[in-house]
Amino acid sequence: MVHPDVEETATAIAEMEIRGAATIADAAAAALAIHAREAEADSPEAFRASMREAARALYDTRPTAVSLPNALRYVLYGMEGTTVEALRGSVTARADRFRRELDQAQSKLGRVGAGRIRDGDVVMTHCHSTDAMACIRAAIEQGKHVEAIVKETRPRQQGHITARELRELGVPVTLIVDNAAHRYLNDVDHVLVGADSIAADGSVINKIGTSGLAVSARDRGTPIMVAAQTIKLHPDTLTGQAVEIEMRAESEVIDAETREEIGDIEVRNPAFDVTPPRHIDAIVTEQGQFPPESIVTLMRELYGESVDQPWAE
Ligand code: RUB
Repeated sequence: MVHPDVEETATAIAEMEIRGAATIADAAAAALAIHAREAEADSPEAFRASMREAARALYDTRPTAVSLPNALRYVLYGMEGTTVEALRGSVTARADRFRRELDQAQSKLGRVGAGRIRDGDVVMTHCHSTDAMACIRAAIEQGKHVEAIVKETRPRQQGHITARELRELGVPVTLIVDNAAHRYLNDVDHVLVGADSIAADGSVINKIGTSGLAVSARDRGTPIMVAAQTIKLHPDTLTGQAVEIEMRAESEVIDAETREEIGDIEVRNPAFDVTPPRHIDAIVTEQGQFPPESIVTLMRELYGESVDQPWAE
């Protein structure tokens, strides 16, 4: 049986109350720790099976952000011991370590990204990324003046979260609809986005609209920086596997009544898209910045060639 807190976290991730790749990973590790602490198991094998079940419930929520399976893997790989109590302790310690490292990686990445931002720069954002925010926060901590043009980001308007957080940092914010991005690219020094997954060829999978923004930015000559901790590297892509793009409900795009009124139409709502490496200037990680084409070396070093699913039955 899965602990109710795990169920609750899984539902919150699926319904996007908990959202954004890093936040999802953090919440999943926290849920596994609670499950480990409370799970009833009369043998080490039963405990291991119960942990796998909890991880599966979390894994099944959203398919695109690789930070989720990477987090589950990290925690389950640390499960060690010959008694239930030892196993419990190893999982909770590992989950705590994961969460600590995630936090530290984001701060480090922020300082690397801030190095690219000069005093007085204007940054255009898309969606809401805690990794991208870390770069702006660090730039401000370094005493730089930064301004932002924030894309609304249809259909769920995560741009509003970005705008609010930037205002809390004292950053002057101009909010625009997504369609106005091309018009405003002349006024910005960087496009700064996060990532849900990064493929072995350096392609960046991020909120739908990122690839169009990247094409526009290339056209205008505006550099594009992707802020992504190494937990966003998708090891399965080393063996040629594609990243699954989540399709979400039509109701996020159009209400039922309007849809009915328009007539017989199809509605498609992909949550993410793929930006090819040729449209990206730099991927900023906690290990430094990389041209997208070289990210594969780091991926191999950190994840190796074979990736299993320790939550599988
Ligand atoms: C969020 C999104 C973010 C990345 C990176 O999509 O695309 O840019 O997840 O975020 P959604 P972070 O709102 O559908 O989850 O840097 O916080 O990991």
